[in-house]
Amino acid sequence: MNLSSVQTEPTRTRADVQALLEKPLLDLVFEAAAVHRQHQDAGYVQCSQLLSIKTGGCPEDCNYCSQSAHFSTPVAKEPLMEVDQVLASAKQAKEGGADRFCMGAAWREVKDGPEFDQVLNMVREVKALGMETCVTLGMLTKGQAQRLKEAGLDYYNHNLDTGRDHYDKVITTRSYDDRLETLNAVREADLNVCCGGILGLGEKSSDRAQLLLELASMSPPPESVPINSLVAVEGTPLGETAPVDWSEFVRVIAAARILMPSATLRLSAGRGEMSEEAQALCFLAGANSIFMGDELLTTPNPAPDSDAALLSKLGLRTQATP
Ligand code: SAM
Ligand code: DTB
Ligand code: SF4
Repeated sequence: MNLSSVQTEPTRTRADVQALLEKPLLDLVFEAAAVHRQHQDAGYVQCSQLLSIKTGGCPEDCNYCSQSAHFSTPVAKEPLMEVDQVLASAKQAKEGGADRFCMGAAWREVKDGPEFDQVLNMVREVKALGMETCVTLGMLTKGQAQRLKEAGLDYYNHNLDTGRDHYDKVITTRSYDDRLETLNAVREADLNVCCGGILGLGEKSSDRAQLLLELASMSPPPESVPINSLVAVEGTPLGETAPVDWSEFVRVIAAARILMPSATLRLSAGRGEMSEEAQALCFLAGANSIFMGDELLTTPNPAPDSDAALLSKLGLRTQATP
C-alpha cells in the first residue's frame, strides 16, 4: 500500500490499517512525517492543560482508571470544584503557556441541574480569559451539548479508548455504541470533537487498527485525537501492566497522522515514562500537541521546565514561544 492509496482510498479496511501499522518503523515514520509536512505547520505544537474538576467515585468500571468507584486506588472522591478555584487554575495555565484548558469530571453522564450549571459557568469564565475550552464529562445529550456550545465550549473530549472488539474486556458498564451516540450529539451541536484512545490495555495490533479505522472513518474525523499510553495505577485491574514499548507508540502516532492528516494529534498520557528520544520520534511522526503542567487528571506529567527544554532542543514552537 503506498501513501496516496492510504490518503484517498475511500474503502480502507482494518487489514489496510494493520498493514500500515506493521510497516518497517522508519518507513512508516518517513511517510507520516511527509503527510504531516504537507498538511500542517510541523514546527508548531499545541499545548493543553488538564484539571480534574470532579475527582473520583465514578460509577463506570473502566479497568485503567484511578477514579472508578469499583477499585480501591490512591484517589479519593471529591466534590465538584468551585468556579473561582477552576478559574485561578486556568489563569495559571495560561501564564504557563497553555492555549487550551481541559476540565475533566469523573461522571458516567451529565445530569441537568446545579452541577451542570456550575460547569457551564466554568466554561464561560475560562473562555472569557481568551483560552480555548474543552470538557470531558462522560455521556451527554444533544441538548446538553448545545448548552455547552452556547456557554463557549470549543472541544468535547470523549475517547473510544480501544477497538470495538476489545472494548468489553476493558469496560462493561457502557457500550461502544453509547460512546458513539455521545460523539454524534457533540458533532450535531457543532462542537469540535476530541476523541482518541489508550495503548497498553492488553489489546492486539489488530485492535489498534480497528480503533484507528473507527476514528478515521468518522465524517468528519475528530479535530483532536489524543493517543494515551496507559498510566498503570495501583489498585486498578491494569495496575501491574507492563508499559507499551516506545516503538509501538510511535507506530500508532504515525498511522494516525497518515489516516487523519488534518487532525491535531496529541501525545497524551504516559509521556512521563517516555524518553526524550521517543517523544522526538513521535513529533517527527506527526504528533503536534501535548498536555502541559505537572499533573494530568490524577497522575503526574513531565515538569513544564523539562518540556520547555525538550521543545527548545527540537526547535518546536508553541503559542508561548516569543
Ligand atoms: N469520565 C469521563 C470519560 O470517561 O469520558 C471523562 C474523564 S476520563 C478520566 C478521560 C479519559 O482519560 C478516558 O477516556 C481515558 O481515555 C483517559 N484515561 C483515564 N485514565 C487513564 C490512564 N490511567 N492512563 C491513560 N489514559 C487514561
Ligand atoms: C485524554 O485522552 N487524556 C486525558 C484527557 N483526555 C482527559 C486524561 C489522561 C488521564 C491520565 C490518568 C490520570 O491522570 O488520571
Ligand atoms: Fe469514570 Fe471516565 Fe474513569 Fe471511566 S475513565 S471510570 S468514565 S472517570
